[in-house]
Amino acid sequence: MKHALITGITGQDGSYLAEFLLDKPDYVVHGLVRRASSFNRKRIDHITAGAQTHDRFHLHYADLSDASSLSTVVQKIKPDEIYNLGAQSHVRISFDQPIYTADTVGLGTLRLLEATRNLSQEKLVKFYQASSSEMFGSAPPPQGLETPFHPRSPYACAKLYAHWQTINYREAYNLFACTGILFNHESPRRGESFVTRKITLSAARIKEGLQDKLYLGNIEASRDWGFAGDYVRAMWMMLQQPKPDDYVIAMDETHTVREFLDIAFGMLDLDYKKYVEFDPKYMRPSEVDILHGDSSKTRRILGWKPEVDFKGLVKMMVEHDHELARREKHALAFPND
Ligand code: NAP
Ligand code: G4F
Repeated sequence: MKHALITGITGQDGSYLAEFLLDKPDYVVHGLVRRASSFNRKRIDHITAGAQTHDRFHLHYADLSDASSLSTVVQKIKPDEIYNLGAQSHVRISFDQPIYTADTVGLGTLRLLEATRNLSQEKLVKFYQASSSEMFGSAPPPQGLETPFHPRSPYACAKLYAHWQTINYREAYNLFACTGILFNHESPRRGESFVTRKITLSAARIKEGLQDKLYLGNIEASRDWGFAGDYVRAMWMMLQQPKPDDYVIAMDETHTVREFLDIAFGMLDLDYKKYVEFDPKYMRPSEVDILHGDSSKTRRILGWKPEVDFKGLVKMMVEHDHELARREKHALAFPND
């Protein structure tokens, strides 16, 4: 059996990656969880409860800010593959909490790399780092492996630090370490405060009469949005290559937030212009105007290609959130059901 350790298992990508690996009969999946005052494991509850995967799914308490906890877990599990997905991943919040973000995203990766380097003296261990297209920042599109980075947020700077540390561990210590520079990827499990999910949840609640308005910041920003399920497959494919390398994963097309709004509201026969209002609190001190990937090298080498297109992604999210809104409305009408 192969043992995989995932940091960020309670997040969007961690939950999809755990499912993807557990679908393979030869994987045992270990996830890092941090203590919270209430349970925040709704994305992985179905895995924990699944009888078939019960013996192949294990959670361990640790934190990217705590080197000793990381080292203890890595030494206990001795994983074959480590996927470092844990992060304070919200760009705007990184302006409010720059030092915490740098600690978790930047130094957290370094702490995990150190634990991995120690283990690599005993056995082959493969490391995946969740790098981000946010590192390209204001670099002109399309952005690919040759594009110089120009980060525009504390989050992006921290990710860039982690990115270069990962490459340096590969060069300095011969670690099998890959970076995946992933463009935005979404799903019905996307955090509610990221713009796509905020839009699909709000559109559905407006449709059901549960909400009147949707307040947003810069809707002219443009992103290269794909489906998270497709992107976690690419992470695994990177670690199955004969040599470690850096990869870009993207749809290679870009859409504005305004376009996303138009399509999502349109799917519910609503005109977004009647409901959307501007709130300056969602603006960022420095914005990334346009992200548009060039994943041609990755597609050639890995043979990766996405299965869900942009419209399919919006539809999947709208349908999911419409069902949630219908249930919310039903629960309000029939509280004793
Ligand atoms: P997410 O939904 O925000 O999940 C983040 C995960 O990190 C959660 O499981 C969270 O745990 C965990 N975490 C936060 N701080 C931690 C700490 N100090 N120690 C240990 N774990 C911690 O993020 P995602 O969208 O799945 O993204 C996965 C990774 O890819 C992140 O590193 C993100 O920065 C990166 N990335 C994402 C995208 C994208 O478009 N989604 C694109 C490029 C790169 P709790 O549940 O306990 O908070
Ligand atoms: O959905 P967002 O918050 O995603 P952002 O900033 O692109 O970051 C995401 O993708 C990165 C990859 O490039 C990841 F590394 C990162 O972890 C995260 O997953 O915002 C998208 C765009 C921005 O331009 C933002 O200014 O939408 C704009 N926006 C407009 N109104 C808003 C809002 N964003 C949010 N979150 N909330 C708004 O009300």
